[in-house]
Amino acid sequence: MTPRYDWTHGEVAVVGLGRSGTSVTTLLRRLGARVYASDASTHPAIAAQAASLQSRGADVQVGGHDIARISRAALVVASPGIPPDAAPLTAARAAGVPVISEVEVALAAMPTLRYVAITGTNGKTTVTALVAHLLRSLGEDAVAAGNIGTPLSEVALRPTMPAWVALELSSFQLHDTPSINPRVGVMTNLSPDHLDRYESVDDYYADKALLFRHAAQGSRWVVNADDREVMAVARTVRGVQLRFAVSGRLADAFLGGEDKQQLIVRDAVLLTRRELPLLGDHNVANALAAVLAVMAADPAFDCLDDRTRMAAALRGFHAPPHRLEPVADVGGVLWINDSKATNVAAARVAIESMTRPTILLLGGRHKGEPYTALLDPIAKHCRHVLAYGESAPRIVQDLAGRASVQQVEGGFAEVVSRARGLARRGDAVLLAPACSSFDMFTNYEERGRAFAAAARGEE
Ligand code: UMA
Repeated sequence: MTPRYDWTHGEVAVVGLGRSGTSVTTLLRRLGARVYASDASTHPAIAAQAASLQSRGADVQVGGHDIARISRAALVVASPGIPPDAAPLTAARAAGVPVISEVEVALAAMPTLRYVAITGTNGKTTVTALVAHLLRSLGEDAVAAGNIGTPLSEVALRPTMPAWVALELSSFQLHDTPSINPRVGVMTNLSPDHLDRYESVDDYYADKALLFRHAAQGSRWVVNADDREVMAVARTVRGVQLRFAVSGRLADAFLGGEDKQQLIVRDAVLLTRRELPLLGDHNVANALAAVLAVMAADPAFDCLDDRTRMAAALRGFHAPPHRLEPVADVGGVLWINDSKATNVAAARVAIESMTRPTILLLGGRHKGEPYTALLDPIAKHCRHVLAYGESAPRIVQDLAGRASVQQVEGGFAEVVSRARGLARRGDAVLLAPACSSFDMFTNYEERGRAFAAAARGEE
């Protein structure tokens, strides 16, 4: 088989030196490429990465990009967080230089890798973690990588390739990964997101649909039968489609039985809903999707014995950090960190899963969606909403008069302290911000950690 890329031809320009840019630079050097890597930031963490990459023979620039040099490159590897209209990428495209993702490089470096690719607007991180966890419960050597946090290039740098990777892919990563062709592809759900980056919802969905770009007769897909948008995108996709549902609809895996309390897979009860240690219906959907994905990954896993093992593994699975993660129970108030709810749909799902009267923390950097879609769940579940950060005035504008909403001026510590003042015994305080964190934090993880520390009184 001819390799898809000749790394030794010309120079590869890596744009952005966050987690993915750093790993891919190291990987490209390992593959024998000449690398020019640059980052617009002068943050000390980036400077430290630069020094280490320089010692591996990459030519590294921090605090800016040499646009002319990038335009002369044989190939550009763009970090997913870099908007397509950023100068280095527009210049590369204008010069006809192919732009690919870090994931594309890693897949090319591991042509025999068996992977389950997981995308969708929400739930993909949980499904990714679950798929890796379930595969391990079957005795397989499986790791989770991609948007979940560990760049796939880092996996490619390990001395031995794992038997399986559960690979979370964002729309940004899918956009620039032309060879994506998973053993199984999972699409959890679709709803508007990233409208600060995409011109329209359709453009965003089109990038998500790239999961299916190499669909063929032998492909296997796991799709959400309850989600109209997913079903519309998947309708004409070739291959076998396994479906999951929690709405009462019959599917390969569904929530059914008496009072809809049983997770049913292939017409047999897998476990009861109460046995799943995750909050909310959406997490039942995530669990069903993960089980189907593992069953589809290898015919050997599609048997009763392995389903029993997977059921046991589900009983022992805990929410990944920052995803409806209970972080403190203080004076009868449960503090729940869903910092990963960076869009309105995710925040909606989080609010809907609340079983206690809730003080909701909403705010951060606005991403273009109206907050009015939260009015119904807020009316059902929330006693108060605290709006904070850059988006606070818009949130107040969208909710005022129909929900008890107050704007909190000042920093995140003020927000938490106001929540503490409002919460009564038996309440929940939920951080489900519906916004990105970049007005106050480096990323959603830092925001979640700040919330957890403040909730435990560790500020
Ligand atoms: N930068 C430039 N020039 C520019 C713009 C940015 O050099 O014009 C630099 C920044 O200074 C920064 C780097 O580019 O140093 C940013 O890189 P990045 O934002 O792509 O961050 P990484 O650390 O490489 O993390 C990325 C994913 N980030 C994004 O997609 C925004 C991580 O997903 C992922 O875990 C990681 O790769 C490993 O695969 C995070 C995320 O927020 C969790 N994803 C979004 C989401 O889930 O909604 C899509």
